[in-house]
Amino acid sequence: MKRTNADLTKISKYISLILRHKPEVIGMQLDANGWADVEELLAGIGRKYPIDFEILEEIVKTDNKQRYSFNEDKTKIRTNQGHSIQVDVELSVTEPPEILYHGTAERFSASIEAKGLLPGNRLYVHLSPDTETAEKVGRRHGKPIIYLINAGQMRQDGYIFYLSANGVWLTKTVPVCYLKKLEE
Ligand code: HQG
Repeated sequence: MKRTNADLTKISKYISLILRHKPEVIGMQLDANGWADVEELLAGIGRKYPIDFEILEEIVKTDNKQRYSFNEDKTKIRTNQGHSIQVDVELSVTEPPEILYHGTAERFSASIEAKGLLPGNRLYVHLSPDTETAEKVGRRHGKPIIYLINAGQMRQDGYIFYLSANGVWLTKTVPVCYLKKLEE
């Protein structure tokens, strides 16, 4: 049976859920660095989505945000960022550009402007390198708005930034004083 892109997207969302948030839905565990055993993953998702290794490889290769990585011999797989479970994906501490962006929905603005950006369920606040990406991220939640983050100043003040293997900037929190709403 030929799988369409829509099928692959659905399977990919399920894999993301397992590798970032709930490995227990298929009774598996991730190791301390977020890796899942590929055979165990394929067996575990098989009841819902019986796919073979070649399809998994295709999902990894064609993913529009390059969410996944294999280890060298492709016996293990993990997501590059976005986890809610406590794993260490060996993120690289990286000097951020002066300005980063955060896309969110208008309905969160009052809370964000009172409390700053908080990671919510995830381990980090996710920041984008450009406004186009931030807008796409924001649109997932509703009418998008964009905040400019004074990342250069944060860095000088001792905040740490990480760059994930797929180009997402991550930091623990962003206090209100480093945020500025981008006016349309
Ligand atoms: C908001 C996608 C109220 C925050 C994307 C966001 C990203 C607050 C929401 C990745 C708040 C959390 C992450 C506060 C933050 N009060 N709301 N103080 N602080 N928020 O989905 O950044 O497709 O957990 O603005 O591309 O939207 O999944 O985070 O709107 O990289 O691979 O709380 O998910 O990648 O939402 O998205 P999320 P996010 P994937």
